Amino acid sequence: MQPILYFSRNPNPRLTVAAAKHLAAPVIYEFAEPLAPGEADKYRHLNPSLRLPILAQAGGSLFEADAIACRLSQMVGSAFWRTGAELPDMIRWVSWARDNFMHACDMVHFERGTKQRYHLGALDEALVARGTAHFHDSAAVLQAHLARQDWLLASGLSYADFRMAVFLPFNDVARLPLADYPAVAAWHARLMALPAWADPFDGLSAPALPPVG
Ligand SMILES: N[C@@H](CCC(=O)N[C@@H](CS)C(=O)NCC(=O)O)C(=O)O
Repeated sequence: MQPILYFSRNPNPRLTVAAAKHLAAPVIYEFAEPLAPGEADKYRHLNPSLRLPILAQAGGSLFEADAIACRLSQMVGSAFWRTGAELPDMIRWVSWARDNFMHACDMVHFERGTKQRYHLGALDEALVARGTAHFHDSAAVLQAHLARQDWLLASGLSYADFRMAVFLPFNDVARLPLADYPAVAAWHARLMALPAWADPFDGLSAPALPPVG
């Protein structure tokens, strides 16, 4: 069975499609909407949380973007997901992202983006303010690190860069002040120069996200 990568255009599935495209992983891309009315039963056995991405493969399905990216990298024998001596450093940034920079971006993107796209309630200015403060604290840490090197790992691009940056392609709606941190903005521009990161959905059939507002 050729693995099927179920995706949508939202941040975590976008990240995984970008990883698969970057790695030229041999997967079938299939747009999915597990949260849409009547769709849940098709996906519950693949991911009981009904979230994307999902990788359906022989021997069982995988969910969680990080796990899927690890599997894709194994499939093609790439060091994009590091192995050996550099792996702890990569995991360090993946883990730090989840609690710090990515979490801050997620807080603000959820209020200004997801909530407005899917009509999930009024924008909470206090949460935007908390997320923005957390963004400043964590972007300052990244600024110091990325002023010294182009990518999170000294040896070059890795999955940690994709994980850290997962919300930045959505900054047109989140409007976080990236330009205040020039080394972080330059790193984001380097990522955007990668075709797989800039436009992971090129050639795939997937409806546009609902508009914000
Ligand atoms: N921790 C999960 C988060 C998965 C998640 O929250 N996915 C969201 C998109 S970012 C989702 O499935 N939304 C419904 C959709 O896109 O249809 C991961 O890293 O994969």
